[in-house]
Amino acid sequence: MEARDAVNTIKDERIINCDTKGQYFLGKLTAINPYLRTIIIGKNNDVWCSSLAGNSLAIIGKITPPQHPLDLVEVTANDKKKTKQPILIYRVALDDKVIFITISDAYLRSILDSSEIEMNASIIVNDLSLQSRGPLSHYKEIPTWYNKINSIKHPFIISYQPSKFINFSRMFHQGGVMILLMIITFLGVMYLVKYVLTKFYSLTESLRKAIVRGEIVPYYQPIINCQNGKIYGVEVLARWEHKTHGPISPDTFINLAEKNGLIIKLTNSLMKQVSLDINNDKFKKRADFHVGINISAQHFKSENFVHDCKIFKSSINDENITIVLEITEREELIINNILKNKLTTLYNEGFLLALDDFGTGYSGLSYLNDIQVDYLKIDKSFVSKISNDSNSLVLLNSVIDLAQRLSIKVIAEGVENELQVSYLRKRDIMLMQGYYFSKPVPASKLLDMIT
Ligand code: G
Ligand code: G
Ligand code: MN
Repeated sequence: MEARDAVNTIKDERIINCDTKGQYFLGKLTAINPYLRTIIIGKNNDVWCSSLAGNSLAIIGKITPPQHPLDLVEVTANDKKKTKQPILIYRVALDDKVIFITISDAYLRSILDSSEIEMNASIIVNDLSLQSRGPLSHYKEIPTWYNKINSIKHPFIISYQPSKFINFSRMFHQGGVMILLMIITFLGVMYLVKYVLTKFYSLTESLRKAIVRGEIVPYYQPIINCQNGKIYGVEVLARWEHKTHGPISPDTFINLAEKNGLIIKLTNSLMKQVSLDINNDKFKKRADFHVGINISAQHFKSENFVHDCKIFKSSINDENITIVLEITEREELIINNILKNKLTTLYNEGFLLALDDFGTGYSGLSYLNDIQVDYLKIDKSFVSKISNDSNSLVLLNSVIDLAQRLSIKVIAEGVENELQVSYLRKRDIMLMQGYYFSKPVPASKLLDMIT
């Protein structure tokens, strides 16, 4: 502003000659304006008049035409120490002349230091910036997240570090938005984890209670002997009719029970209920009835497994009932001597063993190698491939071949239509289970089916 005023004064005064009077006039202007260092009027790239005695240039090296109205430059003061001195040059064209006014850096720095402007303020002109301390630096060295104010009238920018408190623009530039997103995501995940855990625990808790209260009940899916069309036996399938959640699929709660160590309790509870259901006269009248029960790997591994099975068998106490333990491949069962000894004991007690979901797991074949298996249950995914397209039957046929070569009885699971029945029969598979014959049914319904 002082420089502009000075220019206006010079314009008003219309210095025609750079005589002593003219020089005095310029010298007086700088003398009364503490912020103005020198005033130089240039003409044809040369000094025409200067506020310094003898029209000298002092610290401005060369008079150049005004490409920029403002310039920050660093000049070496003409002393022995050669200290560098930043100054601001203000240029204004006046007719055939150019007025140069140099403004003291002390003045600029005092503004930058003032408390009205926030931290680390600097003034940027063209590519250079002047801070409240130190030499000129390059504009690019100023952090990008600093706030910047452009002067409307003049080509300079004031930049400053925004307040230390939350500032989105700075956060954005400092990767803060990422941090914010991470916090939001974290909170979201925490909420979800809490939600899932609460739900999981409440479900686990209600499963635990349901087992104790006997609310997990056995359903029975008939296995049909297609040679005579009679019921060969059943597979016990757990069902949970939850009062508030409605029927819960075994896929869900068996998994949950396996994860929470509840599966053994669950199976033992089912065994108890099955024995009560089967101790019915209708079964007593039948010869040979197969009762398949799913056993998880955990249960096989448990110390009490043989004991649990023996209790089950003794509570049925029927010579005609054959209990078949179905091993699923859902959890890996490591076959070692302890397991082999348990199985031998159970064989001696009259139990049989079935490999469930055969062909879907990873260890079925190795089981066949190491333990005696009485039944192979071909998984429904193979049976469902039986259609008019015989190309999809390679795997099914291989599994059947394998079973027959090993002289293991085969039960086909998930039989849903006549085509499948006739195909399986052609392949000498006589034991079938599936919706084509019956869905899993409660005990009362099973009793009705058994004549
Ligand atoms: O009954 P499905 O109808 O929906 O059974 C789903 C899955 O749950 C099957 O893989 C079945 O083997 C398993 N399953 C059902 N009941 C029991 C059970 O009492 N114990 C174990 N370990 N698995 C079961
Ligand atoms: O223990 P396993 O995984 O084999 O359990 C048999 C599963 O197959 C149970 O979930 C039972 O309800 C289901 N199931 C029984 N018969 C059929 C059938 O014909 N079709 C289909 N899709 N599923 C069946
Ligand atoms: Mn099964």
